[in-house]
Amino acid sequence: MAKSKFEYVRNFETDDTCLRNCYIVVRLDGRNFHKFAEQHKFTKPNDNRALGLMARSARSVMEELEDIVIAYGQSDEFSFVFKRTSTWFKRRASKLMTHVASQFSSSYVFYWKEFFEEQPLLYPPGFDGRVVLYPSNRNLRDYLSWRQADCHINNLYNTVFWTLVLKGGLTTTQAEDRLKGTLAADKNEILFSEFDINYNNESALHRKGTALIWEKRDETVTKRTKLPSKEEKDVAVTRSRRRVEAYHCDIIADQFWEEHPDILEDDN
Ligand code: DGT
Ligand code: MG
Ligand code: MG
Ligand code: MG
Ligand code: MG
Repeated sequence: MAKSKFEYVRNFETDDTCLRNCYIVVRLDGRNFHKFAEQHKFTKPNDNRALGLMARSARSVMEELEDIVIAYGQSDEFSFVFKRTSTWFKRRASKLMTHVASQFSSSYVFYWKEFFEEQPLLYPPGFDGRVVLYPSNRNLRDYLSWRQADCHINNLYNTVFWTLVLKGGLTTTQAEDRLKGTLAADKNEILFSEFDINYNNESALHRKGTALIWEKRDETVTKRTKLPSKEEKDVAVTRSRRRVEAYHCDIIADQFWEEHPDILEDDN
C-alpha cells in the first residue's frame, strides 16, 4: 500500500517497551480523593462502600485485561502486577498503563450504584497511573510489602485519630497533637487502655488491604444430554474454572506466597 507523505510522523513515537523478564507493575491512585471522599461523604477512617468499589473495579481490570497475576489495593490506590513473561501489547508501558487506568475508571463509574446506592456520583473521578519494573521476585515482593506496610501505618494512625475524635471527644487539632511523635506501640496502647480496642481485632480489610489473585475452582454443572437411544439424561460435568478471589491477609511474610505458589514465576 502506498504511504502518504505524512507517514514519517510515526517515527516521532518513542519506544517505551518494558524490559524483558521484569514484572510490570501498574499503580493507580485516585486523583484528589481527599476532596472526592469528602464530597461523597465517605465514612472515616474507612468507607467499606468505597473500598468495595475499588476492589470491584480492580476485579474488572483483571478479568478484562491479559496476564495480571496479582493486584493489591488500599485507600484510593491499586497496583496491578503483569506476569514477567507477558507479551501483551508488546510490553508497551503506555498501552498497559492506559488500558488499566481506563478500564478501572470506567468500572468505578459503572459499578458506583452497586456500592453507593442512593448517594449520587457528583462528578467524574480520575486516576493517575505509573509503571514500575521489578526484575526479581524479592523486589516485587518488597514492592507489595511496601504498599501493605503503608496501609498498616496509615490505618493505625487513622484508627486512633478518629477514635480520639469520635469517641474521645477531642478536636481534630487536639488529636493531631496527641499523636505527634507516637510510635506504633503507643498508638496500640491508646486504643487498648483508653478505648478497650485491640487493634488486631479491627477489620482485616482495613488493616491489610485487598489482594486479588486467580484461583482454580472445580465447578460441577448438570447438563441434559441426548443418549444414542435418543433418550435424554442429566449428566454431571466438572470443569476447572479460573476466578478472581479476594484476600485480606498478610502478604509480607512467606506464608501467603507458599500457599499460592502459582503467582510468581521462578527467578532465573
Ligand atoms: P492525589 O493522589 O495526589 O491526587 O491526592 P489525594 O487527595 O488522592 O491523596 P492521597 O492519594 O495521598 O490520599 C488518599 C485520600 O483519599 C486521603 O485524603 C483519604 C481519602 N480516602 C481514601 N479512602 C478513604 C476512605 O475509606 N474514607 C475516607 N474518609 N477517606 C478516604
Ligand atoms: Mg498522592
Ligand atoms: Mg490519591
Ligand atoms: Mg492514595
Ligand atoms: Mg485502535
